[in-house]
Amino acid sequence: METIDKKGLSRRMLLGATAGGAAAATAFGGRLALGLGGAAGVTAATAGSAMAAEGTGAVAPGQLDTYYGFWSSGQSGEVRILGVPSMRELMRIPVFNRCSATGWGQTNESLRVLERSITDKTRQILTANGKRVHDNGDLHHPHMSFTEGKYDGRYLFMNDKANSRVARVRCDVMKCDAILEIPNAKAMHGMRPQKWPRTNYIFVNGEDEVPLVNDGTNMDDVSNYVNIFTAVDAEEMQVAWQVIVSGNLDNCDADYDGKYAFSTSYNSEKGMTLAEMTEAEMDHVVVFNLAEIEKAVAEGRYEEVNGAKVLDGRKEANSQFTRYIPIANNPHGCNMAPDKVHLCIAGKLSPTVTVLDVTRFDALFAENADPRSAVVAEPELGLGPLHTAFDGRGFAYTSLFLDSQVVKWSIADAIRAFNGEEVDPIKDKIDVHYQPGHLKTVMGETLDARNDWLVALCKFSKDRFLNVGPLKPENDQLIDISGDKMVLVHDGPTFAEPHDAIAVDPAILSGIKSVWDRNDPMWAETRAQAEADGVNIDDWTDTVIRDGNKVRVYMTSVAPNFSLESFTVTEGDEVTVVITNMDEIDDLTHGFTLNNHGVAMEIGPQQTSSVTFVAGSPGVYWYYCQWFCHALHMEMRGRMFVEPKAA
Ligand code: CUK
Ligand code: CUA
Ligand code: CA
Repeated sequence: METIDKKGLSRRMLLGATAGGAAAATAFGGRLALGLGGAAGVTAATAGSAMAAEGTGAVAPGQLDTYYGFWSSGQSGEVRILGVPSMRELMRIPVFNRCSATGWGQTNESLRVLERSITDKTRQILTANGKRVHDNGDLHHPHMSFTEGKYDGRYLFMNDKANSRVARVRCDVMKCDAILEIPNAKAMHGMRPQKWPRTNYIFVNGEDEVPLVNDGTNMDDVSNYVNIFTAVDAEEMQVAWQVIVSGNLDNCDADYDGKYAFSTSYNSEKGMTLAEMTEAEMDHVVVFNLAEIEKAVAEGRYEEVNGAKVLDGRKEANSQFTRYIPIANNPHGCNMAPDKVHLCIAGKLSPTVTVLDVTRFDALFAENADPRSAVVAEPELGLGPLHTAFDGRGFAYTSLFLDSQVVKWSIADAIRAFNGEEVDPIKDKIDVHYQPGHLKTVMGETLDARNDWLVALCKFSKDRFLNVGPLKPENDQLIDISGDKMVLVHDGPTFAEPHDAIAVDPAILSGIKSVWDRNDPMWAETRAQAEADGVNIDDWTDTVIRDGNKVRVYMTSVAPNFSLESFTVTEGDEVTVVITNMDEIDDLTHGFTLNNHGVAMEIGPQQTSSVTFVAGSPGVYWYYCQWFCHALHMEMRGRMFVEPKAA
């Protein structure tokens, strides 16, 4: 196994911004570098393989894709729906971002979701910055809820590393309905749903460590810092429990038996600097024993911190909550194979993937167990392995960041080789462009893994597209994995920055609606307010309610009309506009955009949307429908008269 000699690990090697980072690393006595800025010496010429397979991924105009793809957007903060294999972008679901088109982050309905779990501490920070909610996020991992090891089409869940949150999207309408700020832990990163028996928990890793009581009194002594693993109750969207661990947490996954969850740690050193974080030869994978944790929670053996039940699973606590399996320094990906047995840990700084047999995890919790006894293979695959995908036929596909390749390998052959047999587990390698992070097969994280498509989410596109300036798109490449050889069939440029994606059979998502239910819970509070105001929002409404300096304007939209052609308020009034779209037709969305007040929102068929703002200086302000809805769409407008305050 390759390990890292700290002295050989120069800053240039780790951050080497020049092409050929991988080549330099290989030349460097076999030591590895993380060429974060380079193309690792792979040229575009290798794209020739795409020509041979021209048309393989083509979906003709008017034809539907075979799969839904749910893409993260990283620092853009949204989820994107793509068609696979066309890679056409079908929709964006705003989650942690502020969306100009839909009014997410501005409508009262979205603000209720965004505000529901903000901690006191975060509220202080927001208020100090003149904000009500965060308008950014860093969404890495979108995953669907499971029932018995397969996607069930109920929810999507996603993490926000920037502001330590987990969110949920309802799959029937593809809108976010709950966001949870995780207390105590920081920088929610790796996130996976429980697979078995169903998604009762969302497991999420806190990547950054802080003092458990983070009040500014004990910042210098880093021995006070802790990392925390959190289980979120997926139905209630509340913290179920938290476990303090030794070392940080990066990516995680769960087994198919409902017994264990597991996380990689690249900073078992508990270092604060890059040099410190890469100092040790080995980091680890933490195994969480769900039954032991649940038992302790039921028996009250926890400490309550900021409303969360916190257990101590650190090494020195010697609990039955956790075990630590040593893994070569700075591992990253954590991927459970659909064979229900093998967990693949990507080496990142080591050219290996460590294969763990989860059926041996029970034994880890026995006294004096060898912590490496669950290791059943450790194939050397190439430079910079980050994540692994599966095709349900026993093959694994690992992204090689530094080599800019995807390697296809056989889990069974890797185990044979580990046991001394003369067999090469590597079956194929393909160049990708460039520096892949996650890679995904269709439903490869479920018992229903498919062997048709693989998407490699490449961090760099460099020369693959017309130059658009210093900021380049990422490149999500579609690879046909149905044959022995992988074939690259499509380049898909994407904006910042899909880390991860899943692809799902449309049969699982047959419950997606085309028109909202009139009494959807999304606007239950708005409906309650209307009822209190004596307004029936299910009927044609054109009512203005005055309540001190609060004004509530109720109106209806039917293409191409707003029921109110004008309304009058006074300067300084807090105005709430509530609009119900009475159109019942598929795809007939209206909007409400108000001049000079920064107000815009989506109102889908049968949807109620509302927005609250303060009426500005006296004058006439036009509002209009910003969703092209009718031949007379331009005429769908009205005036807000703002009268001067009485002197
Ligand atoms: S992490 Cu991005 S490449 Cu956030 Cu899933 Cu591995
Ligand atoms: Cu209604 Cu445009
Ligand atoms: Ca480390």
